[in-house]
Amino acid sequence: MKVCVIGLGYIGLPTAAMMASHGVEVIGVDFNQELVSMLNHGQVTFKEDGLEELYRAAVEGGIQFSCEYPDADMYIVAVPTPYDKLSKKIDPSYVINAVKCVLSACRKGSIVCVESTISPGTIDRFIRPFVEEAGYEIGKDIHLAHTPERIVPGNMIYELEHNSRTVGVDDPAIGEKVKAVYSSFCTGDIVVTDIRTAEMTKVVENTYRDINIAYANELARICRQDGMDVHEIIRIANKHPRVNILSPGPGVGGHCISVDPWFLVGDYPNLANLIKQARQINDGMPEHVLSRISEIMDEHGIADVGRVGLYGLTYKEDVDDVRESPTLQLLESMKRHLARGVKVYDPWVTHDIVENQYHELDAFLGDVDMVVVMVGHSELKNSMEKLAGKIVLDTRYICKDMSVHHL
Ligand code: SAJ
Repeated sequence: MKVCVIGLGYIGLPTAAMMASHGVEVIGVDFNQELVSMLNHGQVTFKEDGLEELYRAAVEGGIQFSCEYPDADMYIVAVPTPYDKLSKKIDPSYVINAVKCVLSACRKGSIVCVESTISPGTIDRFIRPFVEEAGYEIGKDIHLAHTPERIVPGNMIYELEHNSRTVGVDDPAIGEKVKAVYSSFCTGDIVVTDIRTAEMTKVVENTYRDINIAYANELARICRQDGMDVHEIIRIANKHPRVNILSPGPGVGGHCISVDPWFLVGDYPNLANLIKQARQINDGMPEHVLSRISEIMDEHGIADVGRVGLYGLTYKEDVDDVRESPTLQLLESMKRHLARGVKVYDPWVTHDIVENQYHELDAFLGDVDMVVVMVGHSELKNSMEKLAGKIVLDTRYICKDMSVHHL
């Protein structure tokens, strides 16, 4: 099988590299010429444990990178699926464009697998109609599949190999073919089902996690009101064999969990009540952090003079991705509420993306009185002593056995 992976970002690149390093003939395609050129010159484009090694193995396995769509037996579409901030509905334009480009290059009978997360019904509503209008008979000239990715940034390479997967298809025989390709590297269970079930399952998984985090965040706010320790309460509650509450935090970021539940709210506005409420609770957390900062500054009598620093810009620990990051949302709120120049530092973000951004932990700490831990990067966990003497708001509960403030 010759496989073409479209979209060489956080999902497409590791997937393409994994297949190529397991004996599959792979061409990775992206419309970003700079990115393709970097990959062709031996450079990976983002940081992820094990990605460099995997990339080298893929190069040895003959992987190619290009801006041109080749003819292939199977195409894997791994492009972003944003949502429209007003209607909350999915914006499938990147997926549609990718499939259009596939049509101009593909062989008869090739399989197009959409890996990008899409709302239930996207393939029926947006992909099937134009494929048919373009004169292709689905199921004969071309086959459609949905093979949603499930890997978690920070542990992608392990999860690519070990997580179970879902393959949604019209025809089970095509499902077996797709399964065979993924089986080249995936040791997890691969379940073949229909396309809409696969679409819905993926969105349901991320929504479940969002609701669980919203519950933890709501508990944090309830506990704050009456001086209860939410972390201790969750720790003890989780000893119950059927309870598994996640951790409160400064908000839910990333391009997945903070986006996908909106697809259900957008498509089922009268039914997705709990889902919408959970999204709103999580989206409200940066504002809660802001009010905690003000309270704590008042408590320490530094309301007008204190220099505040935010530790962490990425959406979670030990990744370099800042999409939908709670820190960026907090900075937006701060612009509205606090006039003073807040300082920011993140060891994973090496280029300047916000004002007053530092690139050295010591220089950052030297310039602030209060540190708000927005992300629990390992760097900080391994150098906690550096926080001595600072007023600390720890939104991630990483400062164990230290006198700090919490959410
Ligand atoms: N977070 C909390 N408390 C927690 C756990 C997470 O506040 O207890 C926050 C994180 O800090 C982050 C956000 O939630 O801001 C999301 O992080 P995450 O690690 O929960 O998830 P993602 O977005 O990195 O990856 C998710 C995963 N989905 C599930 O675990 C159900 C991953 O498996 C998916 O492949 C990925 O979304 C995706 O691409 O859809």
